[in-house]
This record gives sequence, C-alpha cells and structure tokens, in this order.
Amino acid sequence: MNNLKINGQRLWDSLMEMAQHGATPKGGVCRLALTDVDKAARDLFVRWCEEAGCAVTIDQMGNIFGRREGRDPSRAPIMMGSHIDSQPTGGKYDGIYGVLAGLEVIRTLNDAGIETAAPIEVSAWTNEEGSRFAPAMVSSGVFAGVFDLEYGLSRADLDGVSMGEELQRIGYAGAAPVGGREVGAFFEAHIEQGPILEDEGYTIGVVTDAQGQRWYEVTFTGQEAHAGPTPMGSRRDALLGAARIIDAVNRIGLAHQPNACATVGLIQASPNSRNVIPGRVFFTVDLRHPDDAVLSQMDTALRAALEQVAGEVGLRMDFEQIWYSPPVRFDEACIKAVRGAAEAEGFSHRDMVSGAGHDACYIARVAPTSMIFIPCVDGISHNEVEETTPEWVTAGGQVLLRAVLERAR
Ligand code: HGY
Ligand code: MN
Ligand code: MN
Repeated sequence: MNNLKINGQRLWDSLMEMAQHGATPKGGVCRLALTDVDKAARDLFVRWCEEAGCAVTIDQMGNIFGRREGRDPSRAPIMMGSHIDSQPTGGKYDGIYGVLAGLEVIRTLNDAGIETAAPIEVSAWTNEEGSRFAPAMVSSGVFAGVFDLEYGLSRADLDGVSMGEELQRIGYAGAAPVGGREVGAFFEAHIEQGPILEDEGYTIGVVTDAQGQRWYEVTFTGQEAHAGPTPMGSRRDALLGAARIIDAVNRIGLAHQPNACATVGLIQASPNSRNVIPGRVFFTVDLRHPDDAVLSQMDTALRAALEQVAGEVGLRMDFEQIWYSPPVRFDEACIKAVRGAAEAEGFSHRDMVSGAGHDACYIARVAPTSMIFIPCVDGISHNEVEETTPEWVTAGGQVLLRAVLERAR
C-alpha cells in the first residue's frame, strides 16, 4: 500500500470537467447553492460516484454521500469531502477540490483492488459558502446537530426562496436523516485561499485549527428625501450611516491584529436613485479571529460603533448576529495522520490555522477531523482567477489517500 499513488491527471481532468458547470468568461465558476448549475454539478458527481461503484445516499439537507464498502460494515466510515457550491465570482477549486480528491482516492483504491477494513465515504455538503443562503456551513451544521433540520430548510435567499423549496425543485431533498450516525474520521482537502504556503514555499498545510467567525445583518432606516432642497443638517441619510460603519469595521479589524479580519461584503441601498437621500440600507458584517476572547472584543466594538453612528445620524437600527462559529481545534490523531502522510510522501509541510470556515469545522464536533491544504496562486480565492497547479492538486490528493488509509485499515 505504501507506494500506492493517486492518478493526478484523472483528478485534474475531473476538476476541469466539473468547472464547466457554472463556468464564467473569466475562467471561474458561478455555482450558487441549489441553482440549476449546482444541480448539474451534483448530478455529475453522483454519476461519477456510481461509476466508481459507490452506493449514493442523499439526506434531507441535500448532502450527498458516496459509500465504498469495507470488509467490516459495522465499522464507522472514514469520510472525505467538501462542497460543490461556489461564490458568485468563485474559482474552479474552492470546495470541489476536496470532493473530487475524495472521489480520486476511491477510484485509486478501485484500480488497485484494495479492500479497506472500514467503509470509505466521499461527501458533498449543501451550501457551505453561505453566499446564496446564510449562514455558511449550514448543512454540515445540521449534520453535526448545531442547527435543527427545520432551521436549515428555512434558510432563504434575498428573494425569499428557501433551501427546502430549492432542494425539492432540483430533486435533492433526500430521504435520509441528517446526521445521527457515527463517522470514524473526516478529512477535508482544500486550497488554502491565502498566501502563506506559496509565499513560504510549502506544498502541504497541516491544518490544526480554524478561526472563529461572527456574521451580522444590519438595517439602517433614515428618511428618503430630495437630494436638492433638503438641507444637510436635517437629513437622516442611511447610506452615510452605513459608510461610517464600513470604515469602523475596517478599523476594528486593524485594531485587533495580528490575525483579525473584518469585512462588509453585501450592501443594498434603497431606493438607490441618484437624487434621493437613501432612506434604508441593509448590509452584512463578517468578523473573524482565531482567539474567541478577541472575537468577543471585536463584537463589543462593533455594537458600540453601531449605536454611536445610529445616534449621530438619526437612524433606526435593526441588528442581528445571525451566526457565531467558534474557533475550532482539529483532532490530534487526524492532524498527526496528515502530517505523517506529508512526511511519508516527502512533501514540505507546515502547521497552520485556517482563515476560512469549512464543513470540517462542524463535522469536527461529531467525528475526529482535520484538513489538508494545498497552495493557491497568489493566495487568491473567492475570485474567478483562483488557480492552483496539477502538482499541488496531486500532492494534496496523495496525502488524503495516505491519511484515509491509515484510519481505514
Ligand atoms: O466564509 C468562509 O470562510 C467560507 O468560504 N464559507
Ligand atoms: Mn470552501
Ligand atoms: Mn469559499
């Protein structure tokens, strides 16, 4: 088994074929959760799993599991996986790499005629991105018991369409219960989505932790009025309030270095007319830090800034923290398996904390879990130019194979 090698070319070709689903002119993908292009990508993944001899199960949140039996069906499965959905201007590798690397491990075991003791599963988790439906990682969250099924299915996009409706529409409202079953271990391979591995010249990231996140939704309500006759002193300009908070969020991030991240990514002003003072603005805030206490300090600073600006500008404020995902420490034995696999394969590697959230963060609550990172070019992700190399893709898949075999023996 020690010289078993994945077929890197087959993995790369599968990535390129899958990237056709939602392909954008700039070379990225727009494959928002539960849209028709997500369905098409899901259908292709299911077909590939079946062609690889896997039994495919879909659960009530649309999570997909391809299962390869082992000698001992009573053993909990060793699972690999990630997500198929993307950001609106996403890349060809975020999420789908971990899904297809898992499939490649199964294809490689098939080619070699290797039977593992434990069953092996490859999974794809619904709406990891939290772009179309908030929050992120919602379906792995239901699997891990963080959210109940009703909450998960009720999550609606900005047009008010719910995940439950969309799962029915695209035919992925599965019958299987979500979670409540033992998973022997979970490994998620993923691009780093940051610059560290490439800048420092490492091939593999041994992910020990993931930072915590808090997501908020804010609505400022002022008063629509004419941009001409309305004196500056009597305005209640909701967009002015949002502008001050956008600057305050950036300053909160800078004030909690190292490591803090703070972002306003989504904003909707109304009536969005060039000569009307904006009466209503909806926007989101994303705060992150690997230390929970510092993340709480950032939360406190945000709430203070919101109160102050609403008072200054004379705005009504509706404010909700819609999501809190605490920092995660992954499983020591799984971390060791990944590190050992990188060493056995002769890949340079370093321990690191994930800046992004991943389904592994929630699966870690119900199974021994860790992650494998590969570099991405210039550390860019959540961008159509997201890129990595066949060598890095192969290396990550090879480490995944070894780590999984260690746990599935
Ligand atoms: O936001 C994140 O960290 C992930 O991409 N969902
Ligand atoms: Mn991802
Ligand atoms: Mn992402």
